[in-house]
Amino acid sequence: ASEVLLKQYVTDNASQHPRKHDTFIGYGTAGFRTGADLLDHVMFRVGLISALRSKSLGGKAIGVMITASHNPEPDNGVKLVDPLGEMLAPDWEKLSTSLANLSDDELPQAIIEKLIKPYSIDWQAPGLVYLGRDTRPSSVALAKAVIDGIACIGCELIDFDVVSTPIVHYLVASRNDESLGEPTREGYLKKLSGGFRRVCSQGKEKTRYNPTIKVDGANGVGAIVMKEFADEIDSDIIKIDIVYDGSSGRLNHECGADFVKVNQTYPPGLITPEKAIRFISLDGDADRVIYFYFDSNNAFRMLDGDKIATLFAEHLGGLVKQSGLSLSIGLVQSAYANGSSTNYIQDVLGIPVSCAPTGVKYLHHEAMKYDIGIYFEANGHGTAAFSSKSLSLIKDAAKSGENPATVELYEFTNIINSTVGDAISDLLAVEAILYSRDWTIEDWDSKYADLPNKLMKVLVKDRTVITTADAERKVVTPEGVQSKIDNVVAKYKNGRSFVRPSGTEDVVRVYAEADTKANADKLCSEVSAVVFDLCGGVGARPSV
Ligand code: G16
Repeated sequence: ASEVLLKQYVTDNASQHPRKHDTFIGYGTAGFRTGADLLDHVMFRVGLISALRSKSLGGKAIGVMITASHNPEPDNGVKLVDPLGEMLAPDWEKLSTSLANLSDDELPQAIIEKLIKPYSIDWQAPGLVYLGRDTRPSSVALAKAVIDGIACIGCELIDFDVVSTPIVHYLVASRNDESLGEPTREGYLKKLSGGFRRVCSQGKEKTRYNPTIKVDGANGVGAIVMKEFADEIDSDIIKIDIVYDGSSGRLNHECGADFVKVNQTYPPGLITPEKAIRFISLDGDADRVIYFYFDSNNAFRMLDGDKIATLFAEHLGGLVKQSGLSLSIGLVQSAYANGSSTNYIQDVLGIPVSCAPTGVKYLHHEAMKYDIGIYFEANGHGTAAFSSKSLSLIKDAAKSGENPATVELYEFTNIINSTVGDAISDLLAVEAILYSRDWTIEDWDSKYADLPNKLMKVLVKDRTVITTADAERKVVTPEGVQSKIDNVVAKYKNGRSFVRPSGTEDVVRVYAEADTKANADKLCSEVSAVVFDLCGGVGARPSV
């Protein structure tokens, strides 16, 4: 009888959010992501899934974040967050894809057959969903569809309105494990800013560290959260000027972390490059961060996720050594990591590096193999994941206050949002490290020189024809593509290139690096042309 009732509820409520088109929408690198106008029925179904996910886990909090992050404003999407603050489990990703693409008529029975029965879910038991959304205008109506899905099952909902993605991860994790902090937005602000303030009030007077930063909020929620931090942190410690704050201009349009990283230039609205200032670009939902500055020749210099990862590794690795704690530390990158960064971490820092496929869910998983696992994608998405063993060891050791390195290490466990890449947490951690070391951005940048590199996008008829292996470094299908790429790469000194279908945009991404910028650009164009020719390119062929 209970199943009949549930089917009736789903049937009745789904009619408010019917599937109006037959475009296939899959759960990709970071959830469902496509044009906002295609997503209403997907959001309703995500509401159902999130409530049932929580109920399948004994009522633990589950997160739902409505955002298309770095994508242009007309796109939207949704990511689900599991109880420890990690990305949704892979079997539920598959289920979500299958449920999102059923007809309205098939949906009620599928909820029973694919979720209720196999996972033995008591759908009338208690459940809890935390909901957040970014600043996209379309997010309001899409949130309503999620709320309707949750209400249809009958499940507690806490709606955090406009919030960054990493805050949702923090809230979910801390709600399910109180030792991580207070599960409120205020708790998040206080935890991170408290750690930051304490690190930055220690030690001798600084002579090199410059406390002025300019933050590009990508015209999104990052600007709002950054403002809250600026109000929380004493301006004697750090002077935060926020630009692209959403007061004018479109989300991610010619600003933000993805724009800066992909184009390797500064947002054009910053017409007067100021020397000696650190510029910091966030992305549309504040889970990625890129630093840049202008050197003494006024040349633009970018410090991406790889540079942040090496800074974290060097500093946290140093603190672990000085604290005498027995903790393993390792670093995880994706294929996009600059070859120079990998060499520096392995050869100079002596820290092990592994490579995982694109998507923080894969990197995070790999990082959990260490007591302190640092992971970053070159695009600025990453964090340091502290195991529960390392958190309690560090906390206990810091209590006596005897060893300043141990105390500082403990404060970094407060500053760093360990659940997921968090632009603002990463920013505070970078600033705290620069402060602690009394470094300028040039000091940081001078540790190793990036190999010149280039990223391109190629449009193809169907990007799913491309499959890859070896952490996305080799193309498996279509046959013959990889050998063509190998032949092209062999012509270039220090050449490396790979291609992979994006999981967030309808494009194929091509990455190349080589000894000079001109060669990296040329290699990238040549490989793009291979993709265009052998993988069904559409539009203009990349010129070589
Ligand atoms: C998301 C993922 C990242 C990934 C990026 C691009 O970032 O969380 O791990 O690197 O998409 O993915 P792809 O190359 O598959 O399109 P965000 O910031 O957009 O959520």
